[in-house]
Amino acid sequence: MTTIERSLVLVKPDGYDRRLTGQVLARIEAKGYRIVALEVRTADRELLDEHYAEHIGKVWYNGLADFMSSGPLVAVVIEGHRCIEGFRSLAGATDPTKAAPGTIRGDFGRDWGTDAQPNIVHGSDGVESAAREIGLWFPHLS
Ligand code: IDP
Ligand code: MG
Repeated sequence: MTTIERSLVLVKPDGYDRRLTGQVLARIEAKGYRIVALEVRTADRELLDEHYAEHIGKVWYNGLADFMSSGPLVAVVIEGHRCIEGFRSLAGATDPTKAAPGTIRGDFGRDWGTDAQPNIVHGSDGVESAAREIGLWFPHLS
């Protein structure tokens, strides 16, 4: 038996700009997870530095932060048993060139020759990061 989990999903600015939000949400719902919060917003650097705290200082972090703040994104909280692991599975590998066909990143992502790695979606990677990220993006939920 597992307890019901929540995960933070972001449709990143590349996914939003390419009108892929609906297809990402459709896959989440088709898998059986419930959408419990959703907002279109543009992230500022302060929020991104907290969201991606583990990556600050990496050579590609500034490029990632520039990309993630380049335009609107869709922040979503999903819910369901093992949805953290389940959404990571739907998303596929970080590098969209290597992500398996059938996954969100594998089907919709590619290398565009940029410093950052636009890969359509973010998904929390564990129970603790999910709680932390949901608290950052949707403080009224925690
Ligand atoms: P994840 O999103 O699959 O959890 P992380 O390693 O947590 O991957 O990295 C966060 C995000 O940073 C990735 O989704 C990707 O957009 C970007 N990223 C990761 N590694 C690189 C890299 O080597 N170069 C450029 N961007 C990267
Ligand atoms: Mg990560």
